[in-house]
Amino acid sequence: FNTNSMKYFKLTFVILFTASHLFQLSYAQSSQTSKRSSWFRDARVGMIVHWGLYSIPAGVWKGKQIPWYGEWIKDRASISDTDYAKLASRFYPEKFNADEWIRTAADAGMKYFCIVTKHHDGFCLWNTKENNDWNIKSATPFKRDIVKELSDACQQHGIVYALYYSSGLDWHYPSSNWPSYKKYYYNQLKELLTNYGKIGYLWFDGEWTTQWNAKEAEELYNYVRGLDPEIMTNNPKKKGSSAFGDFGLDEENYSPPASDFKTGLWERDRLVQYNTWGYKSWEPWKKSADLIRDMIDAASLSMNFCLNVGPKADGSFPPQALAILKDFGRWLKVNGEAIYKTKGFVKNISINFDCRITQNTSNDSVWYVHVLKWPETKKSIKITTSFPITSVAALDQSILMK
Ligand code: H79
Repeated sequence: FNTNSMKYFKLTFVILFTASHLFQLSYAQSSQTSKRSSWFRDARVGMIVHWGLYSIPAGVWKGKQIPWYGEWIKDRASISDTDYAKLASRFYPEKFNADEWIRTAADAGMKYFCIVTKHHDGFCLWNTKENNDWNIKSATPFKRDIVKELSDACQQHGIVYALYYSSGLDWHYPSSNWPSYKKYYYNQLKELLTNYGKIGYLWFDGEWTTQWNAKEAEELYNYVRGLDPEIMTNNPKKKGSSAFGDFGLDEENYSPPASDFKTGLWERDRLVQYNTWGYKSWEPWKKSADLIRDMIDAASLSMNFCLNVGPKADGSFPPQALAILKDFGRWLKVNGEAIYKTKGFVKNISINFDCRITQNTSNDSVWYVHVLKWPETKKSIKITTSFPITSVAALDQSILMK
């Protein structure tokens, strides 16, 4: 452990030790410990999918590779509204199969699944009554309600369903006319929260736009809780904070300082391709092992880990994404006990390797040491604790323990 984390351990220990009653009281009603968030705390691993009209160009416009996120291509390649609208008439994902998507997620060990219902381009993947020209039903030859099909599939497979919605930024329904836009998007949220079964959380995005202020954020939070008292949301106003929501986001490229992770609920979001959420044909792919280490690190900080995948325009998952998902599934099948229903471990111990530690939430005396880099030269791992250890076992039975 480095000195920073040592300080943290000691501090937490002192607070718990000297003021345990106070601590319990002040957090008793908060989302951090509430029943409403128990699915989120237990799940630890989920998946988010960015998929829409931007998946057709997949990072290429007029023969040129367009930098930055694929889902930003309209903005980044300065595509006109007319040209972008033409993509809708080409959107016919003949390979889309909601059941297959969710089965793939479940096999990968994912406990929840979040779909981008409306990104910044404003295009809606569901059959919304709130605009008659810019949704899957009215503007594409495909016409099927993707948000509904995925909801049904999640229910079938016992996966918690969650929705991403770009609340702060909409290039199709300009948010510059805020009162009109607000009415529009409030009505859309009502549709999403009433017609699509149980929703685990809403992820609001576009928080950096100028219309947002604390009052709007608080009003929005109260509005959606009014529609569904059980719903969780991130903070629509500030990514790395849960001040007006239930959890903060450690979004790739926009990570808050690690010290923030000490309080509140968190989701860490990471990409399977380096610099995009929506599929890009030319963007390199990450290694499974690095992503799995990232997940372990998140769990050791009591954070969820949400893996982003961008399917192709035809509705299939790219083979590279499938390979990564398969690796997650294989790893979690053996080691899932050390991730699901765990929290970060806060006692003071020392280990002679780069490790992360998680603790079983239903049995505090059980904790898990994740060896991030298996020793190549040294033969044994030495764990020094100030408390007795009664037994040691390897989750992966192929590893010999002494
Ligand atoms: O949906 C994914 C991203 O597309 C979205 N959030 C995740 C979940 C996201 N959009 N923007 N951002 C995150 C960050 C915003 C960056 C910006 Fe910029 C900096 C917007 C304006 C200045 C980059 C540079 C994009 C436009 C100019």
